[in-house]
Amino acid sequence: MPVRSGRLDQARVSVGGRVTVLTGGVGGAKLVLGLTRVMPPGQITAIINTGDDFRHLGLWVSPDIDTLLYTLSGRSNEERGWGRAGETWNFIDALRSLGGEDWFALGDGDLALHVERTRRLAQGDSLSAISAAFAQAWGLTTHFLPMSDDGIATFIDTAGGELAFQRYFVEHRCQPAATGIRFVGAAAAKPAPGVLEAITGADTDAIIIAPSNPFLSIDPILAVPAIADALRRTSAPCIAVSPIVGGQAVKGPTVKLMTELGIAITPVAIASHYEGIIDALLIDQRDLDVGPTVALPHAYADTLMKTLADRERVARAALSLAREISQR
Ligand code: FO1
Repeated sequence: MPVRSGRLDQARVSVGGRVTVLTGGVGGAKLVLGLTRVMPPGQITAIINTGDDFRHLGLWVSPDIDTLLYTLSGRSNEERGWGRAGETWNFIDALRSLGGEDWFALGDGDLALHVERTRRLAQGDSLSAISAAFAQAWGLTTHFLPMSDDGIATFIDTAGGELAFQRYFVEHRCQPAATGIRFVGAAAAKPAPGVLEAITGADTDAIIIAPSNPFLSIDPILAVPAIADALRRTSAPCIAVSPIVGGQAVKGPTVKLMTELGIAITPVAIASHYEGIIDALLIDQRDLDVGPTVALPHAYADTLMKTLADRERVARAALSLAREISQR
Protein backbone atom coordinates (compact mmCIF):
# COMPACT_ATOMS: atom_id res chain seq x y z
CA MET A 1 0.00 0.00 0.00
CA PRO A 2 1.42 3.39 -0.84
CA VAL A 3 2.66 5.24 2.16
CA ARG A 4 2.17 8.94 1.83
CA SER A 5 4.02 11.67 3.65
CA GLY A 6 5.49 15.03 2.73
CA ARG A 7 4.20 18.58 3.02
CA LEU A 8 0.47 19.02 2.84
CA ASP A 9 -0.68 21.92 0.76
CA GLN A 10 -1.37 24.91 2.95
CA ALA A 11 -4.13 26.31 0.79
CA ARG A 12 -7.61 26.43 2.20
CA VAL A 13 -8.25 22.76 1.77
CA SER A 14 -11.81 21.81 1.11
CA VAL A 15 -13.34 18.70 -0.31
CA GLY A 16 -15.96 20.95 -1.85
CA GLY A 17 -19.04 19.68 -0.13
CA ARG A 18 -20.03 18.75 3.39
CA VAL A 19 -17.85 17.02 5.97
CA THR A 20 -19.19 14.78 8.73
CA VAL A 21 -17.09 14.24 11.88
CA LEU A 22 -17.59 11.54 14.51
CA THR A 23 -16.40 13.04 17.77
CA GLY A 24 -16.34 12.76 21.56
CA GLY A 25 -14.28 14.35 24.29
CA VAL A 26 -11.62 17.03 24.11
CA GLY A 27 -9.46 15.64 21.31
CA GLY A 28 -12.43 15.46 19.00
CA ALA A 29 -13.53 18.99 19.82
CA LYS A 30 -10.06 20.32 18.96
CA LEU A 31 -10.24 18.82 15.49
CA VAL A 32 -13.76 20.10 14.86
CA LEU A 33 -12.58 23.59 15.84
CA GLY A 34 -9.72 23.25 13.35
CA LEU A 35 -12.17 22.22 10.64
CA THR A 36 -14.42 25.22 11.29
CA ARG A 37 -11.38 27.43 10.72
CA VAL A 38 -10.44 25.98 7.33
CA MET A 39 -13.88 25.25 5.87
CA PRO A 40 -16.82 27.40 4.81
CA PRO A 41 -19.47 27.91 7.53
CA GLY A 42 -22.34 25.45 7.78
CA GLN A 43 -20.50 22.65 5.95
CA ILE A 44 -19.62 20.55 9.01
CA THR A 45 -21.87 18.06 10.79
CA ALA A 46 -20.64 16.67 14.11
CA ILE A 47 -22.04 13.28 15.19
CA ILE A 48 -21.40 13.39 18.93
CA ASN A 49 -20.98 10.63 21.52
CA THR A 50 -23.72 10.60 24.17
CA GLY A 51 -22.52 7.49 26.04
CA ASP A 52 -21.01 9.71 28.75
CA ASP A 53 -24.40 11.35 29.39
CA PHE A 54 -26.11 10.78 32.73
CA ARG A 55 -28.75 12.12 35.09
CA HIS A 56 -27.18 13.89 38.06
CA LEU A 57 -29.04 15.81 40.81
CA GLY A 58 -32.10 15.37 38.59
CA LEU A 59 -30.33 17.14 35.68
CA TRP A 60 -29.44 15.61 32.30
CA VAL A 61 -25.73 16.15 31.62
CA SER A 62 -24.25 15.63 28.13
CA PRO A 63 -20.50 16.18 28.56
CA ASP A 64 -19.33 15.61 24.97
CA ILE A 65 -22.05 17.83 23.49
CA ASP A 66 -21.16 20.53 26.02
CA THR A 67 -17.42 20.26 25.41
CA LEU A 68 -18.07 20.85 21.71
CA LEU A 69 -20.46 23.76 22.41
CA TYR A 70 -17.85 25.41 24.64
CA THR A 71 -14.93 24.72 22.30
CA LEU A 72 -16.59 26.05 19.14
CA SER A 73 -17.98 29.12 20.91
CA GLY A 74 -14.66 30.05 22.54
CA ARG A 75 -16.06 29.46 26.04
CA SER A 76 -14.09 26.35 26.94
CA ASN A 77 -11.62 26.02 29.78
CA GLU A 78 -8.65 24.96 27.66
CA GLU A 79 -6.31 23.73 30.36
CA ARG A 80 -8.94 21.72 32.24
CA GLY A 81 -10.41 20.19 29.10
CA TRP A 82 -14.03 20.43 30.22
CA GLY A 83 -16.42 23.12 31.45
CA ARG A 84 -16.23 26.86 30.95
CA ALA A 85 -13.43 29.38 31.09
CA GLY A 86 -13.77 31.83 33.99
CA GLU A 87 -16.26 29.54 35.73
CA THR A 88 -17.49 30.26 39.28
CA TRP A 89 -18.52 27.59 41.78
CA ASN A 90 -21.07 29.18 44.13
CA PHE A 91 -23.73 26.54 43.43
CA ILE A 92 -21.50 23.51 44.13
CA ASP A 93 -20.06 25.21 47.24
CA ALA A 94 -23.59 25.82 48.57
CA LEU A 95 -24.60 22.25 47.65
CA ARG A 96 -21.58 20.87 49.52
CA SER A 97 -22.54 22.92 52.61
CA LEU A 98 -25.86 21.09 52.55
CA GLY A 99 -24.23 17.67 52.29
CA GLY A 100 -25.18 17.34 48.63
CA GLU A 101 -23.23 15.25 46.11
CA ASP A 102 -20.27 17.38 45.06
CA TRP A 103 -18.07 14.73 43.33
CA PHE A 104 -19.18 15.99 39.90
CA ALA A 105 -18.25 19.66 39.76
CA LEU A 106 -21.07 21.67 38.21
CA GLY A 107 -20.00 25.26 37.59
CA ASP A 108 -22.47 28.15 37.85
CA GLY A 109 -22.45 28.92 34.13
CA ASP A 110 -22.31 25.24 33.17
CA LEU A 111 -25.42 24.67 35.28
CA ALA A 112 -27.49 26.75 32.83
CA LEU A 113 -26.89 24.14 30.10
CA HIS A 114 -28.02 21.27 32.31
CA VAL A 115 -31.04 23.09 33.79
CA GLU A 116 -32.29 24.31 30.39
CA ARG A 117 -31.60 20.97 28.68
CA THR A 118 -33.50 19.13 31.45
CA ARG A 119 -36.42 21.58 31.22
CA ARG A 120 -36.70 21.15 27.46
CA LEU A 121 -36.39 17.34 27.66
CA ALA A 122 -39.19 17.34 30.25
CA GLN A 123 -41.45 19.24 27.86
CA GLY A 124 -40.79 16.60 25.19
CA ASP A 125 -38.02 18.17 23.10
CA SER A 126 -35.42 15.71 21.75
CA LEU A 127 -31.75 15.89 22.68
CA SER A 128 -30.95 16.59 19.01
CA ALA A 129 -33.46 19.47 18.82
CA ILE A 130 -32.09 20.93 22.05
CA SER A 131 -28.46 20.57 20.91
CA ALA A 132 -29.25 22.31 17.61
CA ALA A 133 -31.05 25.10 19.49
CA PHE A 134 -28.11 25.63 21.87
CA ALA A 135 -25.61 25.70 18.97
CA GLN A 136 -27.80 28.25 17.17
CA ALA A 137 -28.20 30.35 20.34
CA TRP A 138 -24.40 30.63 20.49
CA GLY A 139 -24.11 31.49 16.80
CA LEU A 140 -22.46 28.21 15.77
CA THR A 141 -22.90 27.05 12.15
CA THR A 142 -21.63 23.50 12.77
CA HIS A 143 -24.54 21.04 12.84
CA PHE A 144 -24.73 19.33 16.25
CA LEU A 145 -26.13 15.80 16.02
CA PRO A 146 -26.12 13.57 19.09
CA MET A 147 -25.48 10.02 17.85
CA SER A 148 -28.97 9.07 19.08
CA ASP A 149 -31.94 10.59 20.91
CA ASP A 150 -32.43 7.21 22.60
CA GLY A 151 -30.72 6.44 25.90
CA ILE A 152 -27.26 4.93 25.51
CA ALA A 153 -25.02 4.70 28.56
CA THR A 154 -21.39 3.63 28.78
CA PHE A 155 -20.84 1.32 31.73
CA ILE A 156 -17.49 0.10 33.02
CA ASP A 157 -17.53 -3.39 34.51
CA THR A 158 -15.24 -3.60 37.54
CA ALA A 159 -14.40 -6.27 40.10
CA GLY A 160 -16.81 -4.48 42.48
CA GLY A 161 -19.66 -4.34 39.97
CA GLU A 162 -20.69 -2.09 37.10
CA LEU A 163 -20.28 1.68 37.20
CA ALA A 164 -21.88 4.29 34.95
CA PHE A 165 -19.08 6.08 33.11
CA GLN A 166 -19.03 9.33 35.12
CA ARG A 167 -19.17 7.39 38.41
CA TYR A 168 -16.14 5.39 37.25
CA PHE A 169 -14.25 8.22 35.57
CA VAL A 170 -14.92 11.10 38.01
CA GLU A 171 -16.32 9.82 41.30
CA HIS A 172 -14.02 6.79 41.53
CA ARG A 173 -11.22 8.43 39.53
CA CYS A 174 -10.74 5.27 37.43
CA GLN A 175 -9.43 3.44 40.53
CA PRO A 176 -11.50 0.21 40.39
CA ALA A 177 -9.87 -2.42 38.18
CA ALA A 178 -11.89 -2.53 34.96
CA THR A 179 -12.90 -5.77 33.29
CA GLY A 180 -15.10 -4.48 30.47
CA ILE A 181 -16.89 -1.61 28.71
CA ARG A 182 -20.53 -1.83 27.70
CA PHE A 183 -22.76 0.61 25.82
CA VAL A 184 -26.12 -0.15 27.38
CA GLY A 185 -29.02 0.60 25.04
CA ALA A 186 -26.89 0.99 21.90
CA ALA A 187 -28.07 -2.18 20.15
CA ALA A 188 -31.70 -1.05 20.25
CA ALA A 189 -30.98 2.65 19.64
CA LYS A 190 -31.91 4.56 16.49
CA PRO A 191 -29.60 7.20 15.02
CA ALA A 192 -30.75 10.75 15.72
CA PRO A 193 -32.51 12.53 12.84
CA GLY A 194 -30.00 13.54 10.15
CA VAL A 195 -27.23 11.16 11.27
CA LEU A 196 -27.66 8.59 8.47
CA GLU A 197 -28.09 11.38 5.92
CA ALA A 198 -24.83 12.96 7.13
CA ILE A 199 -23.05 9.64 6.49
CA THR A 200 -24.59 8.43 3.21
CA GLY A 201 -25.96 11.68 1.74
CA ALA A 202 -24.85 12.51 -1.81
CA ASP A 203 -23.46 15.88 -0.72
CA THR A 204 -21.25 14.39 1.99
CA ASP A 205 -17.76 14.53 0.54
CA ALA A 206 -15.79 13.24 3.51
CA ILE A 207 -16.28 11.53 6.86
CA ILE A 208 -13.65 12.03 9.54
CA ILE A 209 -13.34 10.04 12.78
CA ALA A 210 -11.78 12.58 15.16
CA PRO A 211 -8.80 11.77 17.40
CA SER A 212 -11.04 10.79 20.31
CA ASN A 213 -10.45 7.64 22.32
CA PRO A 214 -11.67 4.98 19.87
CA PHE A 215 -12.81 2.61 22.62
CA LEU A 216 -14.47 5.14 24.92
CA SER A 217 -15.75 7.97 22.72
CA ILE A 218 -16.11 6.56 19.18
CA ASP A 219 -17.17 2.96 19.89
CA PRO A 220 -20.47 4.06 21.52
CA ILE A 221 -21.31 5.76 18.20
CA LEU A 222 -20.33 2.66 16.20
CA ALA A 223 -22.37 0.51 18.62
CA VAL A 224 -25.58 1.95 17.10
CA PRO A 225 -26.12 -0.72 14.42
CA ALA A 226 -27.59 1.57 11.75
CA ILE A 227 -24.65 3.99 12.12
CA ALA A 228 -21.97 1.30 11.71
CA ASP A 229 -23.93 -0.11 8.76
CA ALA A 230 -24.17 3.32 7.09
CA LEU A 231 -20.44 3.89 7.57
CA ARG A 232 -19.69 0.55 5.89
CA ARG A 233 -22.07 1.35 3.00
CA THR A 234 -21.30 5.01 2.28
CA SER A 235 -19.43 5.97 -0.87
CA ALA A 236 -17.89 8.97 0.89
CA PRO A 237 -14.25 8.50 1.90
CA CYS A 238 -13.91 7.91 5.63
CA ILE A 239 -10.62 8.64 7.35
CA ALA A 240 -9.62 8.47 11.02
CA VAL A 241 -7.16 10.75 12.77
CA SER A 242 -5.06 8.63 15.11
CA PRO A 243 -5.41 9.79 18.74
CA ILE A 244 -1.81 8.77 19.37
CA VAL A 245 0.67 11.61 19.43
CA GLY A 246 4.28 10.62 19.49
CA GLY A 247 3.62 7.18 20.87
CA GLN A 248 1.52 8.66 23.67
CA ALA A 249 -1.65 6.70 23.08
CA VAL A 250 -4.00 8.40 25.46
CA LYS A 251 -3.27 10.59 28.44
CA GLY A 252 -3.97 10.23 32.11
CA PRO A 253 -6.61 7.97 33.60
CA THR A 254 -7.68 6.29 30.39
CA VAL A 255 -4.20 4.74 30.02
CA LYS A 256 -4.94 2.63 33.14
CA LEU A 257 -8.39 1.69 31.81
CA MET A 258 -7.04 0.65 28.42
CA THR A 259 -4.23 -1.34 30.04
CA GLU A 260 -6.66 -3.19 32.32
CA LEU A 261 -8.82 -4.03 29.32
CA GLY A 262 -5.77 -5.27 27.41
CA ILE A 263 -6.33 -2.65 24.71
CA ALA A 264 -3.14 -1.49 23.02
CA ILE A 265 -3.76 1.85 21.38
CA THR A 266 -1.26 1.83 18.51
CA PRO A 267 -1.73 2.95 14.90
CA VAL A 268 -1.88 -0.73 13.89
CA ALA A 269 -4.50 -1.48 16.56
CA ILE A 270 -6.57 1.54 15.52
CA ALA A 271 -6.39 0.64 11.83
CA SER A 272 -7.65 -2.86 12.59
CA HIS A 273 -10.22 -1.60 15.09
CA TYR A 274 -11.76 0.61 12.42
CA GLU A 275 -11.43 -2.12 9.77
CA GLY A 276 -14.27 -1.94 7.30
CA ILE A 277 -15.22 1.54 8.49
CA ILE A 278 -12.28 3.72 7.43
CA ASP A 279 -10.45 3.98 4.10
CA ALA A 280 -7.32 5.61 5.48
CA LEU A 281 -5.60 6.65 8.69
CA LEU A 282 -3.80 9.91 9.48
CA ILE A 283 -0.81 9.02 11.66
CA ASP A 284 1.32 11.33 13.74
CA GLN A 285 4.69 11.94 12.08
CA ARG A 286 6.44 10.78 15.28
CA ASP A 287 5.00 7.33 14.61
CA LEU A 288 6.62 7.11 11.18
CA ASP A 289 8.29 3.83 12.12
CA VAL A 290 4.98 1.99 12.53
CA GLY A 291 3.65 3.19 9.17
CA PRO A 292 4.73 0.23 7.04
CA THR A 293 2.95 -2.16 9.41
CA VAL A 294 -0.37 -0.37 8.89
CA ALA A 295 -2.26 -2.20 6.15
CA LEU A 296 -4.56 0.74 5.33
CA PRO A 297 -3.53 3.66 3.13
CA HIS A 298 -2.25 6.36 5.43
CA ALA A 299 -0.57 9.73 5.62
CA TYR A 300 1.56 11.48 8.20
CA ALA A 301 1.23 14.87 9.82
CA ASP A 302 2.18 16.59 13.02
CA THR A 303 -1.08 15.82 14.84
CA LEU A 304 -0.10 17.40 18.16
CA MET A 305 -2.81 20.04 18.78
CA LYS A 306 -1.71 22.67 21.29
CA THR A 307 -2.37 25.87 19.39
CA LEU A 308 -5.12 27.04 17.08
CA ALA A 309 -2.66 26.77 14.19
CA ASP A 310 -2.08 23.14 15.19
CA ARG A 311 -5.80 22.44 15.06
CA GLU A 312 -6.03 24.03 11.62
CA ARG A 313 -3.01 22.04 10.39
CA VAL A 314 -4.47 18.71 11.50
CA ALA A 315 -7.84 19.64 9.99
CA ARG A 316 -6.17 20.42 6.67
CA ALA A 317 -4.21 17.17 6.79
CA ALA A 318 -7.37 15.16 7.43
CA LEU A 319 -9.23 16.90 4.58
CA SER A 320 -6.26 16.39 2.24
CA LEU A 321 -6.15 12.67 3.01
CA ALA A 322 -9.91 12.36 2.46
CA ARG A 323 -9.60 14.21 -0.85
CA GLU A 324 -6.73 11.97 -1.97
CA ILE A 325 -8.80 8.89 -1.18
CA SER A 326 -11.82 10.28 -3.02
CA GLN A 327 -9.67 10.89 -6.10
CA ARG A 328 -8.46 7.26 -6.22
N1 FO1 B 1 -14.44 15.65 34.81
C1 FO1 B 1 -13.79 15.50 36.01
O1 FO1 B 1 -12.74 14.86 36.02
N2 FO1 B 1 -14.29 16.02 37.15
C2 FO1 B 1 -15.45 16.71 37.20
O2 FO1 B 1 -15.89 17.16 38.27
C3 FO1 B 1 -16.15 16.92 35.96
C4 FO1 B 1 -17.34 17.66 35.90
C5 FO1 B 1 -17.95 17.87 34.65
C6 FO1 B 1 -19.11 18.64 34.54
C7 FO1 B 1 -19.70 18.84 33.31
C8 FO1 B 1 -19.15 18.26 32.16
O3 FO1 B 1 -19.74 18.45 30.95
C9 FO1 B 1 -17.99 17.49 32.23
C10 FO1 B 1 -17.39 17.29 33.48
N3 FO1 B 1 -16.22 16.52 33.59
C11 FO1 B 1 -15.60 16.35 34.79
C12 FO1 B 1 -15.59 15.91 32.40
C13 FO1 B 1 -16.31 14.65 31.94
O4 FO1 B 1 -16.25 13.62 32.87
C14 FO1 B 1 -15.64 14.29 30.60
O5 FO1 B 1 -15.72 15.44 29.82
C15 FO1 B 1 -16.26 13.29 29.68
O6 FO1 B 1 -17.29 12.59 30.15
C16 FO1 B 1 -15.13 12.41 29.17
O7 FO1 B 1 -14.79 12.80 27.91
